[in-house]
Amino acid sequence: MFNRWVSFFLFALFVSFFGQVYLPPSFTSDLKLKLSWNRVAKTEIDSTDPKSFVLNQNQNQHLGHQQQTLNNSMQSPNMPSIQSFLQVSRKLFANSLSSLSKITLVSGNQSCDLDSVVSAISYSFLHHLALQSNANTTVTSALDKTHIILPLLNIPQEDLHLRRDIEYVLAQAEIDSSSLLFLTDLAPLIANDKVQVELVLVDHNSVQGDILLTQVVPKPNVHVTGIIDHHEDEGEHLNANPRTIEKCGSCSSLVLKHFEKQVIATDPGLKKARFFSSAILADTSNLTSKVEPKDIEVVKFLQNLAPKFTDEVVADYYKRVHKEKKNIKGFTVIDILRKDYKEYTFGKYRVGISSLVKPVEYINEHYEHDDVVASLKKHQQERLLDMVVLMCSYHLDGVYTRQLSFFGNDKLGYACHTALKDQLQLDHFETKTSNVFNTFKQGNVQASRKQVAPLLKNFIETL
Ligand SMILES: [Mn+2]
Repeated sequence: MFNRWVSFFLFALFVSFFGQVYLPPSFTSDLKLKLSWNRVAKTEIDSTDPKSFVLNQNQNQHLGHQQQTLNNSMQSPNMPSIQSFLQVSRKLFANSLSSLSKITLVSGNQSCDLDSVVSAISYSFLHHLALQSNANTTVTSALDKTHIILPLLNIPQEDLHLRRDIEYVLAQAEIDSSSLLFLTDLAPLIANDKVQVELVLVDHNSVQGDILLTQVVPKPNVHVTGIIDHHEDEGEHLNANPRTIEKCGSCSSLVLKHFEKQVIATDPGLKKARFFSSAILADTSNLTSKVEPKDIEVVKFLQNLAPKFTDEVVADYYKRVHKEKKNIKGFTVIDILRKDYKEYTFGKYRVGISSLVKPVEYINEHYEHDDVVASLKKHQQERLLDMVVLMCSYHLDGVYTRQLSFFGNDKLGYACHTALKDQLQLDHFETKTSNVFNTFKQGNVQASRKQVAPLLKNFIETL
C-alpha cells in the first residue's frame, strides 16, 4: 500500500516536472504566445462584451490548440496589441492553413511604401476588432472561428530593408516584421484550393504584381471583397464592400476614418497614435502639402484620443520618419530602383516606375557610370521591362523639385516625352548620364507617380 502511494507520488512529481520540459515545441510556443498576448493585453483598454465569452467558449471546444489561443485572446476582456494580433494570425497561417475556412488578406500596393503598410496593418487589426464586436452582439457569430485576417506586403520579404522609414515605424510600434505576410510567403496559399480567400486592396484599386495577378486572383476560391484607396478609380471590383476611393493625402486616413469606432475602442496611447498617423504625416509633409481635410481631421482625432501626442511630438516624429525615408546610404543602384517601385503592363509594353527622393545627380555622384548602366540593364532584363522610368523628387534650396527620366527604349521614351511634355512641363537637360537616361526637369511638380502612371497608360495603350 505504502509503496503504491510512493510510486504514485514519484510519478506525479515526474509528470509535473518533466511535463514542463517535454511539451511538444508547438505547444510550448503557443503557451508563450498566449502568455505574452495576455501580458500585453493587460495594459490595453477593453472594448469587448464579456457576455459573449461563454457562448464562444462552447463553440471553441472542437478547435485545435492554436485556434483556441486566437479565440481566447479575441474574447479576452482585454484588447490585444497590434503585434499580438498579428503574431497569432501569422502563426495560424504558418501552422494551420488547412484547418482554416477563410483568410482575409489585406494587401497594400506593390510600391509597398509606408502608406500601404500602415493601411494594410491598420485595416487588418481594426477589421478584426469590428468583426469581434459584431460577434459579441449577435448569436450567429459574424466572426468565423477559423477565419484569420492578415496584412500582405506586396514585395518579397528581402526587399523590406530598403524601406528604412517602414522599419523605423514598425520598430517604434513594436511590430515585428516576421508577423507580417510577404509575397514570398504565399506558396502554401497558392497550393490550397479549399480556404476562402477574401482579398482587400488598400492604397490601390486593381490588383498589382505578377504573383497576385497570375497565381492568386485567378483561383476560384479567391475574391476581391474590399477596397479603400486614394488613387484614380480604375473601375474594377464594383461589388467590393467597402469600396471607398477618394482623394486624400494618405490612404491610411481613409482606413482610419472607415474604422473610426474601432480606433476609439483601441483607446490609442502615444504608441498606437504614432503608428496610425505615421503615413499621413509622411505623405503630407506633416500636414503641409498634398493634404486634404480628412488627413488633418484624422491626425487631430488621434491627438485628441492620445493627449501625449502633442504638436511637438507629432513634428518630431514626422522628422524622424522622413529622415529614414530619405536614408539610402549603402544602397546599390538596383536597391535604389527597387526601393519604391511599381510595375505596369500598358498595352503590349511593360513599364517599371521607380521613385527616388534624391535628384538624378545623386546617382551620378555616388556610383560609377558603368555600374549605373549595368544595373539599369540588369533591372530591365530581370523584370522584362520595355522601359524604366525614374521619378526623382527632392527639395532644392527649399523648393520642391521633380525630374523625370526614361531608360531602355529610346523610341518609346521619346514618344512618351512628346506626348506628356505639355502636361508635365518637361524640359530636357544634360547630366553625366544623359547618354543613358533621357532626363527632364518636370515643371509640374504636383504630378507624382499617382498622376504620371495613368498619363503614361493612356498614351502607351494607343501605340
Ligand atoms: Mn498611398
